[in-house]
Amino acid sequence: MMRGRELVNRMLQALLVLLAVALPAATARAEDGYRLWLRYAPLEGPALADLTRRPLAVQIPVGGAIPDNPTIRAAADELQKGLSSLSGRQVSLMKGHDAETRADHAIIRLHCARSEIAAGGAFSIRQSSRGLDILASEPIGCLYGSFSLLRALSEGMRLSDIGRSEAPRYPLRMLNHWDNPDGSVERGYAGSSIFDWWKLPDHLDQWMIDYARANASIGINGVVVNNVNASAMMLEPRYIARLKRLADAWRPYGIRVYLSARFSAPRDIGGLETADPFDPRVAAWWKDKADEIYAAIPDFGGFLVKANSEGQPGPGDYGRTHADGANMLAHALGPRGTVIWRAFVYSEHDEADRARQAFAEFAPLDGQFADNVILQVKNGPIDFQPREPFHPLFGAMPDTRVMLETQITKEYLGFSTHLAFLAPMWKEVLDAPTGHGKTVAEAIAPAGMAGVANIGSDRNWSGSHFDQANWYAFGRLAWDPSLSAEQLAREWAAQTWSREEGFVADISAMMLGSREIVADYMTPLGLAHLMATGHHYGPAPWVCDLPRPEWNPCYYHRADRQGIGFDRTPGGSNALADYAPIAAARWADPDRMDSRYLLWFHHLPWDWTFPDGTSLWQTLVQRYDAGVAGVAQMQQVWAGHEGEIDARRHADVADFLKIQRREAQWWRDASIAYWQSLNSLPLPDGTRPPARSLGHYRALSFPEAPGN
Ligand code: GCV
Repeated sequence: MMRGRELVNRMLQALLVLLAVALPAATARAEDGYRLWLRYAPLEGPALADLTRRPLAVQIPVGGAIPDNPTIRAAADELQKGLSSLSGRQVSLMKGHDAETRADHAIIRLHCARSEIAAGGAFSIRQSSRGLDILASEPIGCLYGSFSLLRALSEGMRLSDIGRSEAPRYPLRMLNHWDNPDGSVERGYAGSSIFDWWKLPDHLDQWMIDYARANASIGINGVVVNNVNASAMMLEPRYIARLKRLADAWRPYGIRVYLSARFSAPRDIGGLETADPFDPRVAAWWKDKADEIYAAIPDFGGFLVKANSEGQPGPGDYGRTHADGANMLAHALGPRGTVIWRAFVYSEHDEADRARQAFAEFAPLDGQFADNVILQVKNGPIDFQPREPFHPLFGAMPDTRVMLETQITKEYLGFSTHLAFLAPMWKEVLDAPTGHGKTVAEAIAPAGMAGVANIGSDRNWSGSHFDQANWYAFGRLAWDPSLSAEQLAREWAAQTWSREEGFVADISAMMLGSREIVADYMTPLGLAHLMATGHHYGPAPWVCDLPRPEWNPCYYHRADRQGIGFDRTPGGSNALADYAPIAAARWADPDRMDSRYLLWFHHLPWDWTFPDGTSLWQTLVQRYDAGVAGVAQMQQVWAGHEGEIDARRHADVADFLKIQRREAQWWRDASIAYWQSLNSLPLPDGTRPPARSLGHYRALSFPEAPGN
């Protein structure tokens, strides 16, 4: 006969199993994207059996070097929550010596003060006689290790197979929010700003914790909360108090806060008539401001500055250099923080080539920046286009810390409705040999990576489910730039959608091809900046008459009756000369280069032929068609997996792919119609003519749908 207690145990177990079975169905119904890649969907089969062989417990050290630390608590909570969800069983939390009395449990132990592990977030996960140990020298390493363990389990790895040691490759892994204090977001396509300055500092929404947790899960350790087109108001005491509340809430997740600083703040809000960095009153104002911020936020990260760019104030207004301006701010911060100075500058006065201007202004300043200044350089020399060669400043300033700026939000890649997984684009840049003895990834090692955030108030955070993958991939690459785009796509898909191998294989392959597809239907063969001025969404290659030359798509494509492309060889703007000779050589000869960069560097006749005999015109049209076909293919792949994931998110993506399909056609037809109006060439045999006249496309205005 079964004894009473045993019977209760059996019944409890049966109930838990029932819950474990019912849970996936319940969560499937509740899916709306809010949980991002941290869904911890219940395991099945051998992975579940492995995880549930013994009851699980998480043990946090008590009475050790770090008694009760909020970061360790966050790590333990995450493990408890994640393991419970993955295993379908309640996982207990033990403190101190409890573990010794529970010999039947498998125990995940957090050791967060182990001096043999490096500082800065490194961790090691090792099998132990009792289960598994997460070792780190600081609490944040334990948190990163916990997320890493949960990621491995979420992908379907067995607990008994997991062992790894990791350390972040870069010290700075930052998000740059282009959020304005009024709640709008420059180039944001996911609703309004997530920062509720109205209610702060009195009220801190749980949202802010969920945001920090998501960032910590991928290793992000810095957040600039406001737009680089900055309002000086953000430096006022009332905003510092609000920022302090965020800093306090994010500290347990290893996130330091930064502010975009408006260079003219001493004039705007400081009562001075100047912001000249050489004026001692200006320097004193910034020093006092820094002291005020540090009094509230002792680990404040520092200032991000956009100066003398697109109308922003800067040291150039007083005849001073970027180094003069940056160093004055660096002095105000002292060893407490960092000035991140952007190299995104261009001027309407230099008509020769916008792609050369940042190099011309910054390369001569190498070695002149203070130690706590970092130069933040966009991935390419123009502006976050679907494809650009790497920026020539990478590797060219050996005596300056240079950081890579990427754009996670898809300003030039179809906003949030077009699916484009950006890891392949960032890898293209990171893996590029600069010709100065280092790849871009190596050249930025002393600084790190910044990503312009794609996060907003939309329930799914990023405006589309697939844009979450870009936030994810950015963080993971900033942690480890050697990760492949394929691995990132696979691990994100497994955690976000389904770990079923057929699904992961198809969806990751779809993701990996998606950015090339967008480049094909928007800017094939190295063309750039053909988007309509202002919003940058639809095609407008025909715009040639805007007052500033570099605002015009015509400036970038230089197409006429004879040919197309921007000549950046010695016969043209000679932008090739900004690269180290060995790098420039890769792009110097149109016959022998990667055709994906062809028209970035060369102006060629329409009848120029590729080595295989196809003309430039034929190939261009083929690329547009490949782009449109690629979207149709993505639609098919996605439709093929209907029913394998929750219906709501599946339908969301299907809707967006439908929009993308229609708009890819719009891009293709409008572009071809325009090129034909210049070159009068017939379409290659078998090619469909544009659906409507060029006049129709020219008359469309955003957000008018192209099909209407
Ligand atoms: C924040 C591009 C964008 C601007 C952005 C600028 C920058 O020009 O269109 O919206 O301004 O880059 O990076 O500073």
